[in-house]
Amino acid sequence: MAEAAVKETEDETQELTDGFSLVIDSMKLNGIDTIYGVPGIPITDLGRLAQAAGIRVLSFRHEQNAGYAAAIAGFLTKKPGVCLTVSAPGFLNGLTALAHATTNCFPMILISGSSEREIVDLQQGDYEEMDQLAIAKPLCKAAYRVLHAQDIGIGFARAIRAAVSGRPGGVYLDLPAKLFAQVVTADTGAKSLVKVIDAAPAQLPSPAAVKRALDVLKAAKRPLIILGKGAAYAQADEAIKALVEKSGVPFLPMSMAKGLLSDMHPQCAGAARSTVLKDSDVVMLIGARLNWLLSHGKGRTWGDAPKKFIQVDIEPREMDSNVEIAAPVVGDIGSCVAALLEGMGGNWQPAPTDWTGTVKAKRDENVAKMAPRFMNNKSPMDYHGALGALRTIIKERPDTILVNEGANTLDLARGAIDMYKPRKRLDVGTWGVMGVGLGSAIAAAVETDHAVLAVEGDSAFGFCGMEIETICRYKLPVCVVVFNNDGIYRGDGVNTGGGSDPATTAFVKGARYDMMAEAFGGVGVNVTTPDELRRAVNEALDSRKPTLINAVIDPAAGAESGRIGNLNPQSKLRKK
Ligand code: ADP
Ligand code: TPW
Ligand code: MG
Repeated sequence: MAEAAVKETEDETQELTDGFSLVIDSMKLNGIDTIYGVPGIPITDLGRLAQAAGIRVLSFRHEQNAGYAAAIAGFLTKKPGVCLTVSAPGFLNGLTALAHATTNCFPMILISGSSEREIVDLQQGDYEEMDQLAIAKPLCKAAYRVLHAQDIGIGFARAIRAAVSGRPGGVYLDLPAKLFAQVVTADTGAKSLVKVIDAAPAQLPSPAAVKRALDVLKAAKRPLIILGKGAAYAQADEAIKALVEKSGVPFLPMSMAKGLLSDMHPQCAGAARSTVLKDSDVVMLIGARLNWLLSHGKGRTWGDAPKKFIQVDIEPREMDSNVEIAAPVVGDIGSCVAALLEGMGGNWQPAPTDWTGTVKAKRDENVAKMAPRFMNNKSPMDYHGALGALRTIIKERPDTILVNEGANTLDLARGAIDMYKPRKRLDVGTWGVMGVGLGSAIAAAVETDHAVLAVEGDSAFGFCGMEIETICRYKLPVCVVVFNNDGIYRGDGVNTGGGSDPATTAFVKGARYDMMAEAFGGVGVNVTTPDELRRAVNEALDSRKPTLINAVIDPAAGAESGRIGNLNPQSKLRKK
C-alpha cells in the first residue's frame, strides 16, 4: 500500500509528453521543417503546436493543392513533402495528390487525422467516419497507422524510409484523433523517437551491368541519351553532365528534366526530337520510363530501325516494362552514372560525328524555323507571341522556377521556353494533372526562395485558382500568368446540339482573372500584347510581389487537346 503511494507520487513528478509533441518531435528530428495542409478536427492543434515549435505550416484553401505542394517539395528537396489533412473529406481531397506523387516517383507523406477506430470498424457512424487506411493503400507506396503514442517515432521512421528509399513515392500515415492526446512520460517518449539514418541508401549497380551497358553504347552508331525527371530528382547534375559530355551523345530531356543540362548545350537534341527518336540505334534512358510519354518505346515515333535500350533506373521491375531492355543498369542514378563514367576510362571514343552533326543540323534548322513565330506582336496574342515574351524573360532570369500547366499552354510553352538550370521546370507530370500549378508554385517559392513564374491555361488555373489567396497571404514571390483563351483548348467552341447552353469547353468570355489577385491585396494586371506581358512579368519578378496577369489569348489559337489530340477516342473517326 505504502509502496504504491510512493510510486504514484514519483509518477506525478515525472515530466510528461503527448502524441502532439511526439509527432512534432519526430518530424523535427528528421529534418521535416515544413507542413502543407488545411486545419480542422482533429489536427487544428497539431498545426498550431507545430508552428509554435518552429515548423513552417502553410495553410491552404484546399487539401488537393496542399498535397501537390508537398509532392513538388519532395521532388525539389529529396525529403518527403508533408501534407496534413483532417479526416474523411480532407483526407480524400489529399488523396489525388498522394496518388499523383506516387505515379511521378516523388516522395511525399500524407498525414491525416482519423476518427475512432472502435466506432469506424463497427461502422457506427462516427464524426467523419471512414476506413482511411484501407482506402489509401492501393493509391500509394505504403500506408501505416499509429495507435499508440510510443509508436509515433517508429511510424514516422517507416513513413520516411518508404517515401524516399528505392523508387520514391507517396506514403499515407493515419493518425487517429485519440493518439494526439495520449500521454506518456517524457522519458518514454524521448526513447521512442527514431532518427532515420541513411533514409535513401545508395544502390550500386553491378559491375557486369555497367560493362554490358558500355559495350552496347560503344557499338552504337547513332546513340541517344534520354534524361527523365528521375535524373533531375537524383541531384547528380555534375556527374550526368560529365557522362553526356564524355560520351558526346545527343541528349533529349523529358519535360521536367529540361534544364538539367542547359537547353543551349551543344548536345541538346530537344528541338530535333522526332529525328533522334526515329533514327537512333541505341537509347540510354536515365530516370525516364518508356510510358505513353515516350510512345511505349515502339511504333511510328520510334521508326523502323532496330533499337537497343540501356536503362538506368532504381526500380528493377521497370526493366522490360514496354520493350526489351538490352542493358538494364539498376541502382541509384548518382551511383550508376559514376560507375558508367569510371568504366568509360580515359580514352572513350565519343559518338560518331556524322550522327551528332546530323542531329545538330536538324536542331538548328528547327530552332531557326520557330524563331520568327516567337517575335510576333499580335493582339489578341497567339500562344507563340505570348511565349516569345516569356522565353526571353527566363533566358534573362534563369534561376526563376517555371511552373506550367494547361493543354496548348503546356505543350507550346514546353517547346518555346528554354531552360538553363536543373529542377527549374515543374509541370503536370506523368498523368497530366490539371490543377497542380499553384500548389507547385507555392512549394517552389517556399522551398527554394527563388521567384516563381506560373504559366497557366485558364482551365488549369480554375482547378487551383483560390490558392492565389494563399500566395497573397504568405506574400510569396509568385507571378501567375493566366493564358486566357476563354476555355479549354479553345474559347470559340459551340454547342453543336443547339440550345442556349455554352459549349462544354467554353468559359465566360473576356473574364478578368487579374481581379482575383486584387481581391486579396495582390497585384493584378490585364495584358493584351506581348510587350505588355513582358513588362508586367518583369515588374512582378523584380518586386517579388504576388501578381496575377490575365493574358488575353486569341480564343481560336489553340488545338483540341494541345499536342496530344491523337489520344482522343474519336479523333480517328473525325479525320475520316
Ligand atoms: P519522365 O516522365 O521525365 O520521363 P518518369 O517519371 O517516367 O520520368 O521516370 C522517372 C524514373 O526515375 C522512374 O522510373 C524512377 O524509378 C526513377 N528514379 C527516380 N529517382 C531515382 C534515383 N534516385 N535513381 C534512379 N532512378 C530513379
Ligand atoms: C484533373 C483534362 C486536359 S487539359 C485541360 C483539361 C480540362 C484544360 C486545358 O485548357 P487550358 O489550356 O488549361 O485552358 P489551353 O491553353 O489549351 O486552353 N481534369 C484533370 N486533369 C486533366 N488533365 C483533365 C481534367 C484536361
Ligand atoms: Mg484555355
